[in-house]
Amino acid sequence: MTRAVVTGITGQDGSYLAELLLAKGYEVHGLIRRASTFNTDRIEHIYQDPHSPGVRLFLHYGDLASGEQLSYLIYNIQPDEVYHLGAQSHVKVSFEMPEYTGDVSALGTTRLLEAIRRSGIRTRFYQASSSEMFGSAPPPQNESTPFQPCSPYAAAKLYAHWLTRSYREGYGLFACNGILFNHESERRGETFVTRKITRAVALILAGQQNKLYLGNLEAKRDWGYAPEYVEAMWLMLQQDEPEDYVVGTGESHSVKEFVQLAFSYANLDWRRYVEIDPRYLRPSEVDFLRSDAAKAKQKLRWEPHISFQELVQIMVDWDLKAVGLSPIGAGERVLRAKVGAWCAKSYENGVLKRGAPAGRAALSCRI
Ligand code: NAP
Ligand code: G4F
Repeated sequence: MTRAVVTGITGQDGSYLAELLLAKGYEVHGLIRRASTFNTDRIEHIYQDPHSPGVRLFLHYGDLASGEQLSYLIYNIQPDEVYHLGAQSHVKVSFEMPEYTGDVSALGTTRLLEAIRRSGIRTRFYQASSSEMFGSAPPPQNESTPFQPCSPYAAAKLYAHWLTRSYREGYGLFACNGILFNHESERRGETFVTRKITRAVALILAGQQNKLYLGNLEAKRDWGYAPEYVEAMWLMLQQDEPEDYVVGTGESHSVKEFVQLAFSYANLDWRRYVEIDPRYLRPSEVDFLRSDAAKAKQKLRWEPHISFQELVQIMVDWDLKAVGLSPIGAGERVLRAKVGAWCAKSYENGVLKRGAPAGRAALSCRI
């Protein structure tokens, strides 16, 4: 049985990746942080009681800010593949906590790579690099585009990116950087702009929110659907040679376009609800991201199938259900028709039926 370690398993991508790997028959070991409240919402539907026979999902406490547990895990689990997704992943927060972001997202990668190197285990390693590293470089961006990072987050990710290359070149580690453009889903953290918008649409319709306060509406992003992106991560580690890949849709839309589409899908006029709050502006902004993912298409045979409009519909439908309203329906139909069997099954069995945790809907977005 192939054995994988996933850092960041409780995050958006980690939860989808764990599902994918379990569906492929892997034994999956996830790193989770100790918290005084449950932080495993996104993986609850795949959680297995460790006392049951045939368990293939194991969770281990640990933190990227400390190397000792990482070494212990790598040495004892002896994984075939390591997917390093754990990070302080919020760009705006990184301006407020630059030192912490560097510690977790940059040095955390050093700690993990060193744990692997010192263990002597021949594992394959995936690093969650980011299109944010391109910063102010003009679009379209591909593997040859020079990086021009504009935030502490991007600088930390770039450090981890180069370190991954350095372990590949210096120590012969099978290590890949996936330079992923923005990917969203109904499991997206509530403080990222897409989810903030789709939750607001639902809460407005439910009569629980009057206004949506946003920052820069002009920034453009290449937005795809997250479950499709974790397949690209897996594909990178199945190749004969370790390489770096850009992954994205090749399309770009502004935050304003996302707002317009989400509100009009719910038959709302966004101008009545959206206001600009400078608190959500960043000291420096990445204006325009659009991928050239030709290499991933050619070598990994990877390409996305969910369009921008479908992504918005999926997320709005989900958030409507989360506040107890009926979904409009187009998003749910897309999910059933297009999303792979492993993911569709988890929707049928778990998340879609159960709905999002009720308490969450009422939380206000601070960031
Ligand atoms: P996410 O939802 O924010 O998940 C981040 C994960 O990292 C969570 O499981 C979180 O644990 C964990 N984590 C944070 N700090 C940690 C620490 N000190 N020790 C151990 N674990 C820690 O992020 P995502 O959207 O799934 O993204 C996955 C990765 O891809 C991240 O590295 C992100 O930077 C990168 N990336 C994301 C995108 C995107 O558009 N989503 C694009 C490019 C790259 P808790 O649940 O306990 O907070
Ligand atoms: O949703 P965002 O916070 O995502 P951002 O900054 O693009 O970062 C995400 O994608 C990266 C890949 O490029 C990942 F590496 C990273 O981990 C993360 O997943 O912001 C998107 C855009 C920005 O231009 C921001 O200024 O939306 C703009 N925006 C406007 N109003 C807002 C808001 N962003 C947030 N979070 N909240 C607002 O109110």
